Amino acid sequence: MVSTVGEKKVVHGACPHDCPDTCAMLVTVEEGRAVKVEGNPDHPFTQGTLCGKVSDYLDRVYSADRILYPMRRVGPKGSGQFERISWEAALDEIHDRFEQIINQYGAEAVMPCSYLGHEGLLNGLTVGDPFFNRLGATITERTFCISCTSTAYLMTYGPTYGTDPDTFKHSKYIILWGCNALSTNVHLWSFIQEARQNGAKLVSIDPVRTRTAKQSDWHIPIRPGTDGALALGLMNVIINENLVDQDYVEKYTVGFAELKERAQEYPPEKVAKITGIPVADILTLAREYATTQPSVIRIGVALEKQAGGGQGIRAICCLPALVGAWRHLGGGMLQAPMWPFPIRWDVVHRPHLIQPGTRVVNQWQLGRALTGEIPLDPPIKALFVYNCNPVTQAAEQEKILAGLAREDLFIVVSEHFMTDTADYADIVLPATTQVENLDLMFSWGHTYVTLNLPAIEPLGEAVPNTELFRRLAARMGFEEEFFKTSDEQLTLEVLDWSAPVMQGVDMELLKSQGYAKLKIDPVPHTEGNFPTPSGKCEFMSSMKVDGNFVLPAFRQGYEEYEPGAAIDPLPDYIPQRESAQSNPELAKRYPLNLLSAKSHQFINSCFANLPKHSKLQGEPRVIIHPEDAAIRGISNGQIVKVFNDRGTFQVPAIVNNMTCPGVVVAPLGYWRKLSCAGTINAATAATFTDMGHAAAVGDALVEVTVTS
Ligand SMILES: Nc1nc2c(c(=O)[nH]1)N[C@H]1C(S)=C(S)[C@@H](COP(=O)(O)OP(=O)(O)OC[C@H]3O[C@@H](n4cnc5c(=O)[nH]c(N)nc54)[C@H](O)[C@@H]3O)O[C@H]1N2
Ligand SMILES: Nc1nc2c(c(=O)[nH]1)N[C@H]1C(S)=C(S)[C@@H](COP(=O)(O)OP(=O)(O)OC[C@H]3O[C@@H](n4cnc5c(=O)[nH]c(N)nc54)[C@H](O)[C@@H]3O)O[C@H]1N2
Ligand code: SF4
Ligand SMILES: [Mo]
Repeated sequence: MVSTVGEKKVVHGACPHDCPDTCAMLVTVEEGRAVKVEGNPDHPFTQGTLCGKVSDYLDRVYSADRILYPMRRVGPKGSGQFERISWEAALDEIHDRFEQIINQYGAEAVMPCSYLGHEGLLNGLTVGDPFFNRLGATITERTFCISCTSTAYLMTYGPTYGTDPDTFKHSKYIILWGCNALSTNVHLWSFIQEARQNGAKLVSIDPVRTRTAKQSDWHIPIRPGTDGALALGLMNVIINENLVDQDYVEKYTVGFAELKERAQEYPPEKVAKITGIPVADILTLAREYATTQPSVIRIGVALEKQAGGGQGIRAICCLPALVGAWRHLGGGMLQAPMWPFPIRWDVVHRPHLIQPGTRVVNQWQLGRALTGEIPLDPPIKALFVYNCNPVTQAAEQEKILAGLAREDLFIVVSEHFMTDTADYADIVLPATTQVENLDLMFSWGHTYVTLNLPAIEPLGEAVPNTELFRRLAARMGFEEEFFKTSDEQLTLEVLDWSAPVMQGVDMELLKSQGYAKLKIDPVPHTEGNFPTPSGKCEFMSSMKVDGNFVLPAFRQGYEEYEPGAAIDPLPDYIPQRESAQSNPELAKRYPLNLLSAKSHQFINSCFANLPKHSKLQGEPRVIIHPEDAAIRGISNGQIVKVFNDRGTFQVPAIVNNMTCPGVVVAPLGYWRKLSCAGTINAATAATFTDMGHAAAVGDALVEVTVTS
């Protein structure tokens, strides 16, 4: 609590959304009603502002469309017809159906489906894991985001936070590599601006002229999926022009000789042909990057959504060590500084409850799993969705819809709103929003712990996810004490408060201030000290993993795993799977590379149903280059069909040169039922990339035609 005056109080909060900024909020409550949310001005990263989406968070909380009571389906599947029932009736029905399914098919016939609709340590990614592990359900691999990037980063540096975003203001050369920070990491932007005021240069490497690219000092358009080639080309120049920090490389890295040899395969002329970037620009970028210190690279998440994304990210990761950027305050690399948060995985996942050999299903491939394309014995007979909207967010949308429509599939969805996914539920359960529940937040974009105190009573019969699983566990008869842990107690258990990074941080401080900075070194790698097996930056990785390796954090804590052929320990460039070079026959039919962009006014599919947000974001659309539009007779604003063998969506075309020829871009997050026909994930593929079971959703060829 910040203050109380009469009936008015101000409460510490934290934005719950899947966003690197994890803003500290202040919630003003008058007579039991939240009347204002604003950024906490004291928080060094939030600096008093929330983004445009969450400044209107109360539109979400008090929306007339909120789900406030449990409901049972009464119409045909997917029709969205429901009747209100009691919590007791809902829990009874779930219990009975689960029991019947488990008796007939075994517990693996139940599959949880969750992601980061809520990012809290209590109510987020892992909140249902103890319950489903105890049930013996299928283990779900949740690799929607940064599983591939994280694997590549860990192979190189180990679990280090890297460059603390707070220190970006000291940088002199900042590369946003496949990162649209002005939309997706807005609070980093003010640190970047401060650096620029002190003379830093900002470079954006992106196939699309995004709002970030437009605001950068230098936008380098690159062909999608060719970043590995560019990084190796930069190394080629840096090595051959003696711009390497030899001392740093000798003392604090392993595998330089091998990396040097690999980089010789990527002379600038060859890289120019692959990436579409002129040789002169490759030379300038390499020279400026190596010689302007401190330099820092911020990588975004879209890089991993390409067939060779992992190896490409590995190559990018090697650059800061090669030029000794880690020596300096504000130099190095920012991936996702979540690694030092001392999360008690044993508490949040309870992996000891997992029966060895329990099967694993990946969530990107939900459509394939539900339709039987991936043969599963037992088949999935119950799907339990929370914190997730797979219909709009997972690939191969048409297969997901076919799967969800199965009459024999029992579906439970816990939600705020009737999403495209919730429409298919048999039972819908109401979830609280962040102002109604307690939570403790880690961050994947800064190094502060943030506390979220409940500001108002839950609306209707909504419950926090923690309470949902307490109720379910009780109804299923699970007797372990930890299924009864209160939220207050959970805040004390989910973090290791005695970890060195938590020195000086306790609940009292969090309650009075709302947030606390982890105790970390702002320049952690001046002398190597990387948390890898060798203690050094590993150009040549010693992490012997294959393409199926998934970090335990992304799969309910499950570690049993038999590696196959190891990934090349040296970074390399792996071409796109769907391209004229790799698949000329396919490229003849579908010549355009479809990319998805995060929408400025939405967080994934959150807010896309709210009037203010959707008005500001505008209609769904596909952006197409004037040359590609001209060949197809497409004019600006015309409704077009974007399609391939996987599926189709229809949107107005925006003809402009924000994108390169050959690349079309559609913003992500629009709801299918609020769109003209289909959404972008109708055309994307659930096929894995080279690492961490990310899906190659950016490696997708389509054709665009005028609708008749
Ligand atoms: N406003 C808003 N903010 C968000 C989100 C949101 O939905 N809306 N989502 C949150 C989440 S979950 C995430 S993961 C982050 C993602 O944050 P970002 O990674 O910044 O977002 P993306 O839009 O996925 O991709 C960033 C850029 O990569 C470019 N890109 C695509 N393919 C390639 C490629 O092959 N090479 C290169 N160099 N660039 C490429 C795209 O054109 C895009 O501009 O944002 C978070 N913040
Ligand atoms: N083509 C393509 N597809 C993509 C991406 C891409 O770049 N391109 N990006 C991918 C990435 S990076 C990500 S992170 C994923 C995101 O995928 P999802 O996490 O599925 O994304 P959201 O649309 O945010 O869905 C979260 C849902 O959780 C609900 N929710 C919020 N809070 C709570 C709560 O407290 N309790 C319960 N029960 N529910 C709650 C929200 O209302 C929302 O409907 O999408 C991935 N999909
Ligand atoms: S969505 Fe991101 S930028 Fe917006 S308030 Fe939440 S954490 Fe901050
Ligand atoms: Mo994400």
